[in-house]
Amino acid sequence: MTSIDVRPEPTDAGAFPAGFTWGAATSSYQIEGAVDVDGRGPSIWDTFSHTPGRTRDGDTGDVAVEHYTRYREDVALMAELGLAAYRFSVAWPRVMPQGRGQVEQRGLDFYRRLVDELLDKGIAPWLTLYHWDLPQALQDEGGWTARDTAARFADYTAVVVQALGDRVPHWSTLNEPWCSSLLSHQAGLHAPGERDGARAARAVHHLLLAHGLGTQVLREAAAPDVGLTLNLAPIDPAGDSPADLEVQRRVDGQMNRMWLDAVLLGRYPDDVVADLEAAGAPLPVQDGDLAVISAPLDWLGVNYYFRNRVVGGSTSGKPSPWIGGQDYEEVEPTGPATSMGWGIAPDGLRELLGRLRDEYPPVPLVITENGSAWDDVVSADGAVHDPARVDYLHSHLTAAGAALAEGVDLRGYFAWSLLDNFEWAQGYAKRFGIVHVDYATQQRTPKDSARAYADVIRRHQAAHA
Ligand code: IFM
Repeated sequence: MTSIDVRPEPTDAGAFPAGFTWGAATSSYQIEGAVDVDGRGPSIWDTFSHTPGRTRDGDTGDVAVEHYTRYREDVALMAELGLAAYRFSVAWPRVMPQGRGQVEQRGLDFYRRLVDELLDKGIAPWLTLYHWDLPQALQDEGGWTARDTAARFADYTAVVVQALGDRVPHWSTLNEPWCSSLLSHQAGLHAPGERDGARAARAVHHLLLAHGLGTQVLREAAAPDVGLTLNLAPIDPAGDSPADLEVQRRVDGQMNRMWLDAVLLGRYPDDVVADLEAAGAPLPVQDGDLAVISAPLDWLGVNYYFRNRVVGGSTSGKPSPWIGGQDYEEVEPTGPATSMGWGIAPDGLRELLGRLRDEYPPVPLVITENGSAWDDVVSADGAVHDPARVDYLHSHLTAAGAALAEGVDLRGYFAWSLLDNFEWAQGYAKRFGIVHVDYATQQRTPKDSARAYADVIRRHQAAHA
């Protein structure tokens, strides 16, 4: 583990405006467990994690952190930390076990109980409809490579908003469609584990279409606050040769512009369209799709972790998440990194937010995820001392505060994650929580970073009292 050299000063909580939303985030498959309870159907992550060799140590979300039964305890923890908002996702296969048709009331009831518990404690629910646990039955019909899945997502959205629309103010269609398309269908590192650029491009467009159709349904149901969450990053070329700059253009196209341009400008970038066609992976756009995809949003969620440095002449043989990207790859960070091997670059957050302000039409921004994984341990004193995560939190909040001062319309920040949890292909080996979970006993212990975050929130409240 590398720790960072400079300990930033505690964040200037007064730099954030009154009404700024302070929250923490999780997702269904990563925390709920109870995968065969109350009529839940299988998801692609159940299938993937149970396939030998797909996840580290063969870990699965079968038990996870038992949030399905411990949600009251978890909401009490949120209240203790002073969180004003909680971002969570609904498991589609809990609500519609086959992905279409039959609705499972017991699944909906769980989310209603969770939401009521949050509201009772004065914590605003931010509901994400899709954080990667696609019903396996839909995967069997082509999953995101099939256009029909976008229509099924709209039906599922209607079921959830009808059940919870009276009590959930903040709605998000998708979390990080980059992961559910390129990482899942091109690199094969996430479910369903395919390595096929043409199918990945289909997944890109059908996910965006699902977002657009889901947004229509939410608007018809008068959901008050509707957004979408993207994972975005500055892309740095390894050098300044024309070849390096070309790689930067291509990666920036598939990481950032392909999503942002479609959603905020109503078109795919010409150069990305050409790159994908040259790779034999065209985007399957039909007339009218981009108008649906680019319907106005109330907010855009930004998940930020690190900046990517890319180099031409791929040598490592690692699976590439970039369509047509066999000849270039990301390089390891040269500076301090988290236990994921991700470089620590708070300046990247400031730069990214500034780019969104400068290059796209105005839209309120929310940092819907930001956080770091470290090899945390419970100390003899019973506490979890995680100074590197505290530093990461403070330095990124400082960067967010600087972006605000530079005129970025930033409305909120959600720490990833509330709890240690199932980190996808990395299983339980990587801990992102501000609350530690002992996986043998399920005991929750707020880490020092949770206390530091609670302190930021308290100081913010005091500054605006
Ligand atoms: O755990 C994930 C989360 O599900 C989506 N965003 C990134 C996190 C850390 O990898």
